[in-house]
Amino acid sequence: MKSTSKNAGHRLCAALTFALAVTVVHAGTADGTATKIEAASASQLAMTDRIIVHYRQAPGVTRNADASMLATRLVHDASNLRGFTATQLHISGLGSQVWQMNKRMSLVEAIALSRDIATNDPDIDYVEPDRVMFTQFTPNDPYFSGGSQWDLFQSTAGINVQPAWDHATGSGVIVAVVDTGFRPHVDLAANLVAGYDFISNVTTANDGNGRDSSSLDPGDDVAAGTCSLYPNGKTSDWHGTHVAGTVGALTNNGTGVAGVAFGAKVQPIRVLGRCGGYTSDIADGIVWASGGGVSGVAANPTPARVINLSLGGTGACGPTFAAAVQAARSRGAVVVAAAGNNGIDVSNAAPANCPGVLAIASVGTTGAKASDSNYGAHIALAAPGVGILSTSNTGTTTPATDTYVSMSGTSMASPHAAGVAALMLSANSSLRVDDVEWKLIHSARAFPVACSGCGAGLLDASNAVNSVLGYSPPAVPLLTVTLVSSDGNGTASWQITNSRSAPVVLSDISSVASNASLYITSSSCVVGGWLTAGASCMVSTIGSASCSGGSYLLKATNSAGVASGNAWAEIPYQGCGS
Ligand SMILES: [Ca+2]
Ligand SMILES: [Ca+2]
Ligand SMILES: [Ca+2]
Repeated sequence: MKSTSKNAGHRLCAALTFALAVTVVHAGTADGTATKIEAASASQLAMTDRIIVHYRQAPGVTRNADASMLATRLVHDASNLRGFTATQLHISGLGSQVWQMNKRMSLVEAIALSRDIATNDPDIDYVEPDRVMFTQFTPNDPYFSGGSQWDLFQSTAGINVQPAWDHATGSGVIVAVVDTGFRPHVDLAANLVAGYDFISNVTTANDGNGRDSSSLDPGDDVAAGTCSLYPNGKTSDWHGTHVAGTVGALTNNGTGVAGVAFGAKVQPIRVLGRCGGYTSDIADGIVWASGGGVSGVAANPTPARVINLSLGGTGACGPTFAAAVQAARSRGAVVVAAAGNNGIDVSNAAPANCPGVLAIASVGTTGAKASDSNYGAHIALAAPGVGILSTSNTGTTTPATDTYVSMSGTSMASPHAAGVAALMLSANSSLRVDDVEWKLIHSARAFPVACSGCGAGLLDASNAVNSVLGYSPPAVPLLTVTLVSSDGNGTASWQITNSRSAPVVLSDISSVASNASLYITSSSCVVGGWLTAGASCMVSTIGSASCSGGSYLLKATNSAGVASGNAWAEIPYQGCGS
């Protein structure tokens, strides 16, 4: 099977920058500011007019309902003192209250307000600014006319997808594209299933209303002077349609482009509009995509096994993103994210840096890292993200006619990995999240040229699918992690158990992100040491007062030194230290 391509040349303007800093405030921190604020230029852009308030959840008790009166008073009082008027918008899919202010705040103000609220009620788990996220692409030269889809077929750095299609096309798998929505492009529409529009702000949404069941993309053009990220304005870029086409454009239909997993269905979930999108809306999109409930929204009839996030901003992984990703993974969804285009360590780019997210770096045709791609220890692997041709629209404001355009960025790299994950799941439906992640990473091809901080290697669809054909995931994980005690304030102890009937070697304990604020205070688990069948060791952890999250991954191998599926276990964050 081969693709036809060509016919690009649409123009896109304005490079993106990313803006937002680390911002979470938990209750009980005497000095809740323990957050990192980035350089002034970034902080100036880091504006929001929303905060997220999350109460501790007792089993069977909806704290937000119980506490709503107190919370309402706290938020109003704290907001008024700072000159804001607050309105509660909705309860998120994670059970958090989302509050709207009557005007925008700097991130510094938003952190201070969050601290005021959090420190006045010990039942509050955390309060964080509702940061705004953006698409992760770098528009091309306006006169660039995309040629072939090198990303799929080119031998040096392409993803080697044709041999994989002999075994799997993604059939039976839903891939959620959490992005700007979709256009019913002729080379894509038949591969779409219904999504949802989670943009709660009418101006951002640009479709005349807040949340609604149509995730059609009406355009996200911005007039000059209306969005700090695009001071000169921007035209609509149909980003979600482009990303969706990379995953699942109609293929072998004699038209346009080929998609990586053209037998899969793409579920377009709209979270980004004019001037980006709020973390709380994106988190609800992630939760809903995986089959979780969101108040006021009908259940997802076709939950996704793979979720693509070609979006982000700078800063640590906040508790809202972390909880959404964890919720999605617990329902069986693999979460793939663009590493970001800031040219920085991915540990400072959310949600790519969240525990349990596969962060994808971008490479060009030589296999070298794209100059603006984020990098670092948390990158899972790299995929093509330079000059990627896919489905789009000619409209510069409102939609016009179908076209194909070439775009660049980690936004374009991520859906290649999401598509390959779908191929793997369609080749072997018994795979669990950990199995897909492990096999995807360990089937990566060696880099043809140096690529520092680009993860395990180049995405290779054929290797990935071959690695799961006939593979039987182990019946139980190599390691299980059990919470033994937690003071709810950052200090916890964990039992790490070899739950298999054969011995394993604990091969690694490492922090997921280099700036994570979770620390091991004591451990009886010895890296390189054996855990016999059923044996356990103990790890004690403490979260720092900065509350910026983090986790540790424990890895194990079997007696032959081979890591098989589910070889990873995770020690998650348990709140702030004091
Ligand atoms: Ca709407
Ligand atoms: Ca809509
Ligand atoms: Ca096609």
